[in-house]
Amino acid sequence: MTRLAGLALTFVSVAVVGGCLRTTSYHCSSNADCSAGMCELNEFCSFVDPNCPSGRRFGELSAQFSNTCVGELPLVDAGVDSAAIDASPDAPPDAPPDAPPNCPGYITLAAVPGHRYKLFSSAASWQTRRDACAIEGGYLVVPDDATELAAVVNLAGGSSWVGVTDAAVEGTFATVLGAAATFLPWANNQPDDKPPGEDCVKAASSNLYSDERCSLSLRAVCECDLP
Ligand SMILES: [Ca+2]
Ligand SMILES: [Ca+2]
Repeated sequence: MTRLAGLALTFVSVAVVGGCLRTTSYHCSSNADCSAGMCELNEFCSFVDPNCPSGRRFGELSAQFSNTCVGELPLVDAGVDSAAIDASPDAPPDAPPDAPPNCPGYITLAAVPGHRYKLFSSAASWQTRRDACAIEGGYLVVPDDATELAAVVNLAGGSSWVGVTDAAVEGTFATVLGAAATFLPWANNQPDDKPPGEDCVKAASSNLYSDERCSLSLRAVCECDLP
């Protein structure tokens, strides 16, 4: 909020069916509207944040994007879903109207209580799979320990992407959730950031990590917290 102090802000309050106040947001039309920030395509301001894979995080007044990393949620259709909400009388009244689907088709793994997972068995880039996970309400998997990693690798049936990257700060690996990565079982001589650069992390069938070019096509597992 303080970052935007001094600007002539226009606050937009959006009411939902039932009269509850859903959210307060600030829409920008150019970078000049965002103080030190940038006006993103969804008309919300973002600010530099090295903890985000994209290096930028949305401000507080960004409705469903508030405090999320740029790229964490799809920008398409942002803020234009009110009509769709009004046309869905069957929606549970307490459900956040802007929440993405709650990880449809995800499964639990016996070795890892507390989370659900989904395999994307077709190969794609790290960013493509990161975004696909986010659209479903999940995130590109972040194994917390060797047990979870082994379960994920088993589900993947081989090499797959994990939600860890040093794209924001070379050599500093962060998770797609914005936290510093704490579990990094590197293979020998990894990470090596092999030229022209490797910023995305692969889990191999050996249950060890290596940094790879993010454009490489691999399988991926999405993770979702239990409801
Ligand atoms: Ca790197
Ligand atoms: Ca490497």
